Amino acid sequence: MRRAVCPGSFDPVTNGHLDIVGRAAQLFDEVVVAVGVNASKKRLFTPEERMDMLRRACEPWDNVRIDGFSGLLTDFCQEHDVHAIVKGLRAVSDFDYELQMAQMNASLAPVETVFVPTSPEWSFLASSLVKEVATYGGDVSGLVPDFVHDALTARLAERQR
Ligand code: COD
Repeated sequence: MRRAVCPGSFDPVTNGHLDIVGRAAQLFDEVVVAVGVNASKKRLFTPEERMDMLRRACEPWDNVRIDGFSGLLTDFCQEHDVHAIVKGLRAVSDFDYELQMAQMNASLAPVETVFVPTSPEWSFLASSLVKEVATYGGDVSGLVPDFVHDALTARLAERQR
């Protein structure tokens, strides 16, 4: 069984993430989308909320499941018998950091990183930008699934009260 992990913060999941997950699902027998839980980082959505959104967004793919992890990604890989990490690459700036992480991860465990180039339509897309634009009232519908857009709008409204 060829099993891969698509790790990330997914705060929240965007169409750019989903494009990578869907393509990974065609390349591997099973894909685990793993939500990183880093307590020191402030997030808009809780880990459970992020995982619930991913579960709904990934319903179209039978071979994709959602999980969470804290600590090292390589520990998660070893515990779940995963030997491939799939990462999306948007630009050269992503590559510098991702290469460093890929090499560090390979030094920690028998795991290969597979880079999937972003689709041109999502190359500018990042969760952080989606949140920033939405915070100032910009239109981000079309960049995230409709139900994520609703959750984002509701959470930002709560925060502004
Ligand atoms: N198009 C294509 N790919 C995209 C797009 C897009 N529009 N948007 C995001 N992606 C890709 C990113 O390139 C990334 O590969 C992935 O989707 C997740 O993105 P984010 O922003 O949700 O998540 P990150 O980058 O904050 O997640 C970082 C990790 C949690 C994966 C990383 O910090 C990690 O592995 N942490 C665990 C601790 C650890 O092991 N540290 C040592 C690392 S060497």
